[in-house]
Amino acid sequence: MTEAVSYDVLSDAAGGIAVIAIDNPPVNAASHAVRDGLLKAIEQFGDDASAAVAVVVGKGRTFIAGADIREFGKPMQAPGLPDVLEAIEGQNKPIVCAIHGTALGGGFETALSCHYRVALKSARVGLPEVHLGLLPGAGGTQRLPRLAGIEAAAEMITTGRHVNAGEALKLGIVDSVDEGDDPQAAGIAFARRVLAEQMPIRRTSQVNDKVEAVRGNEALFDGMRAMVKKKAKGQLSPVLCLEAVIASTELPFAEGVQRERELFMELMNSPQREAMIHAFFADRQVGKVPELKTGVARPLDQAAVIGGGTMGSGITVSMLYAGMAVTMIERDEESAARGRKNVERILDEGVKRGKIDQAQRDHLANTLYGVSADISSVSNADIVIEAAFENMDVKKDLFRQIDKHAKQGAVLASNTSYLNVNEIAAVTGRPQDVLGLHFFSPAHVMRLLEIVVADKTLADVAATGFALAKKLKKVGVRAGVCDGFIGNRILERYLSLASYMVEDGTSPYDIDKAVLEFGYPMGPNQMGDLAGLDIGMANRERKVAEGWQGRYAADYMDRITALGRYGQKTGRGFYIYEDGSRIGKPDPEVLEIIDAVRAEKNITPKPLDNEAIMRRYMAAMINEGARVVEEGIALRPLDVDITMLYGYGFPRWRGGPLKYADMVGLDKILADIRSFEGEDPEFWKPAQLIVDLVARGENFDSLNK
Ligand code: 3H9
Repeated sequence: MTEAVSYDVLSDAAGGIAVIAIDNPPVNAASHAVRDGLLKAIEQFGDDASAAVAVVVGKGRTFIAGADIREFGKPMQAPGLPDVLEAIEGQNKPIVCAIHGTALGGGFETALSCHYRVALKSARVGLPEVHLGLLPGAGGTQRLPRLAGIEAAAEMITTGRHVNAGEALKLGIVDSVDEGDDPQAAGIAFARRVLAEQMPIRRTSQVNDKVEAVRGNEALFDGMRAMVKKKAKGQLSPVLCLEAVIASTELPFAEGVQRERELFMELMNSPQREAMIHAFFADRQVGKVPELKTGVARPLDQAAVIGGGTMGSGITVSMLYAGMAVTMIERDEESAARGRKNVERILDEGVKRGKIDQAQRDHLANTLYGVSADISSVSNADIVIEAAFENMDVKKDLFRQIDKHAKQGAVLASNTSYLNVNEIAAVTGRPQDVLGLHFFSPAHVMRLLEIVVADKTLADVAATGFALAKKLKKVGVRAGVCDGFIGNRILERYLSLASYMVEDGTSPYDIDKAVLEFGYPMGPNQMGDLAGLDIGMANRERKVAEGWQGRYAADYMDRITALGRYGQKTGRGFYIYEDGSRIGKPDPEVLEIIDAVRAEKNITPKPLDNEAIMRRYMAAMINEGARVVEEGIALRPLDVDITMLYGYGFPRWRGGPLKYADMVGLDKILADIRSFEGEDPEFWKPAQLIVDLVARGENFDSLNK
């Protein structure tokens, strides 16, 4: 046997039970050593007269969590997983799979190829390959519909949803749920039953009634296809996952598996697979920051949030959901009452959406949560988050007061989205305890949290920021101090560019269309309408007051805003929103305003097509992303990617802007930037990092290592 798989036989009154145990920490991924060991163990079991039944089980915290993703993109070493699973299913003595932790992807496919499955109550199973830009490639798309039916299988495979043991039992995916916490004991108990009751060999591949029942039901398949395609928004894997599942109804098992393999290889060779696997590893890398090597997170039981507006109430609810006790502080009783209403409205929405029930809502609203109009109430908080108006003087004043009342050792955070956290920290007597925590709106929904480490922030304090992100189930990204940190700084560049393109002749509706087709959930102008054009205008006014650098092309936006057209909230912005609809219609008056501005500035309109729009849009985003890395604001290119994926709607199947740049070719991106340089040399000055990487023949990913 290999080190990764052991084979032992327990003699038992009913007959010998072979225990085949997989041991490949941390998650028992089906690496080459595991596949090889498993195949040898199965062959040994076949030849072993002393064993009448086998139990396949994982050691450590989980059953097999899938194929070893690190092997993808490299030449495959035999045996492949499908061959191993064929050998398992083809055995003439029964094999029981005992599932604990998570049986995912190739791990769940292994379980499906066994003759019986028993799961611990805490176990979950699923086929999450779709999130890696793949489909289950070891028979999962053919075996799961045979057990669970095509609709349940299609839902699980196209969404990658994990199913708990109880649901798996109901769906017929597992045969038994064990109340204990020892998977090997559960497997052996089931194996004894198999022997005692002389349970037959049951091969999933030969269970055909459920797939035959829907054979040729094109209306059903077309309905499923339409739904999956709509949700996929340009992502290929859900669409091909569904095709493979449908093939299970059209083809005998052996041919269905071949069809699955063809579709699997199509995805394996697609750039989307590379992008999504980059995102998978980036998700796990982004939390590895230097401060966590030395810093120890401080307690996080009691929080105070200053400000009860949109951000403050969203942050409060996010903390309440995580079981933290929160006091919301406002400047007077009236504002405190308004803040309480905001929080309760979000909790009520949570009840409506089924996130919490009424009793939980009341517990959160009455037990964990309190409001105060007195800033000295910060005194018992482990962490104070200031979420007041985005104005330096307001924030400085608040931090002076917080400094007076907060207990020693409390972490003091500002939820600023642009401002200099060093300046804010400097007004306190304890700048080492201050950091920025930039939440995204709505804060109880959005997963991104920029953790802004200022010059004097202690490692313990930064570590507390990451611990908070984890507690709130958010993705913490470390950022340095600059105007806008990672995300808003990059956003500012491509929004400016969008305004240049409009002023130069492209319709804002064409820009939104191109950006949507690229895979974003909305275009920049739709986003402006959602956020409020008045907010954008206030931001521009602040920047003009601070001495705006470069070209100003937002006059048409200023005019639209001056008409009181703030976007969705006023029913009119770039788009017209009729009867409270959130889908806007283009507004001919907006085009007239833009034409008028162009005429006043003597601009001859030169409209761009989709491709030209996106080349500029991406080049601007990538160029600024490179600067953010070059200046150390982001630790690595992957931190930029994660920021844009979780905070700004960048399509995950494109991996993030810097992964996208690597995949297009950094030399091509640099050539694009240089070709635009003539239009506006200051805006299009190439980032030195890109120039250097191209000169060295390297890419952004070389800096992620
Ligand atoms: C597949 O199966 C294809 C087949 O259908 C076809 C074959 C022909 N491989 O997430 P964690 C690493 S596709 C290699 O922090 P958790 C991970 O990078 C696969 N490495 O732990 C991390 O490393 P590090 C389908 C893997 O407890 C460490 O393990 N399966 C793999 O929060 C711990 O991971 C999936 O997509 C892997 N498959 O969550 C499941 N998985 O310490 C992917 C993890 O160096 N995995 N690592 O940063 C997961 O969803 C979660 O890891 C899991 C545990 C829920 C299992």
